[in-house]
Amino acid sequence: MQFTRADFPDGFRFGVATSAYQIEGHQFGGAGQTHWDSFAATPGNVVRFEDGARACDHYHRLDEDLDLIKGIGADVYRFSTSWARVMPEGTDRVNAEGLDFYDRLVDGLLERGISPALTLYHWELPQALADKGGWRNADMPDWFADYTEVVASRLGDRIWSAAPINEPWCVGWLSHFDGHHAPGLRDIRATARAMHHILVSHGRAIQVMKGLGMGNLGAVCNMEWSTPASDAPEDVAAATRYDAIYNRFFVGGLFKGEYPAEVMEGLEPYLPTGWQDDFATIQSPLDWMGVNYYTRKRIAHRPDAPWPAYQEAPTQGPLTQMDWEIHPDGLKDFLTRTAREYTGDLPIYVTENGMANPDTHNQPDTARSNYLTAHLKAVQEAVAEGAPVAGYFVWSLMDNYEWSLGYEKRFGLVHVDFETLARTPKASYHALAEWWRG
Ligand code: IFM
Repeated sequence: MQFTRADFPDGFRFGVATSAYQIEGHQFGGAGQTHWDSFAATPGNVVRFEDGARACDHYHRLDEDLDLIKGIGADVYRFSTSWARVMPEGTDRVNAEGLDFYDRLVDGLLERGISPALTLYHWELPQALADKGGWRNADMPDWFADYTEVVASRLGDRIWSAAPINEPWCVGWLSHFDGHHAPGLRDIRATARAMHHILVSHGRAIQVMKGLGMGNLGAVCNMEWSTPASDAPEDVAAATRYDAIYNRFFVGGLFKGEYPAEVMEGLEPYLPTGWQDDFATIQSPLDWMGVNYYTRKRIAHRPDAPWPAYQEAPTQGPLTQMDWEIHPDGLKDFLTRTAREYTGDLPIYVTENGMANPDTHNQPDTARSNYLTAHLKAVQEAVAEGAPVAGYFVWSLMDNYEWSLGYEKRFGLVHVDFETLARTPKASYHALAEWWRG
């Protein structure tokens, strides 16, 4: 990689990201059951029925993994706390062992000179709350605020930045409309309510953290560029609907206090009563915006279906192991559009970017180095066009549990042998270390 730190703005931060359920080993340390455990145990949901019970056993290999983060020269480590590890039933009872683990994690980062970037929710909802309807339930903002208070009271004095909910589109749409993630629903009413409650919960968590004196608080949305499959007006309209649902709904709520008209066409009848009154909470002021970016989709009209009446058109290479198109321009376009239309001068972080590749422990992952290089160039272009991008974090530190796709899709800068759990830094790790370490 032909970069130096001087090629990016002053104070620009580089980092690596993971999430709790994907690496920790959920069976350890007194964590409670989550909706991912039951989702994965249900045939047809996850490749080979794999789950996060052991994952990378990060729970027992914390120091080794923190040394890897230090070794690559990361300024920031973006991690998540698991709600069910901290509060096994989702409310009331706190698992001291779980909080102690995160306390050691944060201290271990600070001892190594790395800034801790906390995410409070990265998808493993305590089963007890899922049993009550999970994100569909209007009590979620209260439950989430209580959980936030427990975590923030313990860690908040040492956290560099915090965001409540990773990738609201996945928590809402992918999980309640597409049915591809837990709880695996395919229900428009559940989707509308979940998407709204996610944003209200986000706002409540921001208020709790602010109340406890924490600063540098943000939101993290995943964005996927959508290109019409043809110039036909129906395909253009379908791609616009896809963009509205995926990319504009959540930032619309957070920064404009409104939802896009193209989404309201389908979801409005199903939103909870009084949804219009929640924007004051949803719009609790933020200090930064996070964009997770991987790919784009070509979108076509689907004539035989009700709203949203779109379908994915065939991809065009080159593709990653996920069969995702490599399209770095989408990152530049999202960074500039987000600043221009939503966030103005607020710092934007690329909170996730990376690719899955069928890596082995002893072959250079040249494809990943090329992917990262192309996307870092896209970040530079966005900066040159005036987007206030302040950092870039690679997904992921190490190979891990890729949700419904199990352990096969390798996103790591560090190879993990899932038999022995041996960690081996890949060529991309060394390439980043060379310039991040200075
Ligand atoms: O592994 C996921 C992560 O949990 C959230 N963002 C996308 C990654 C790759 O699919």
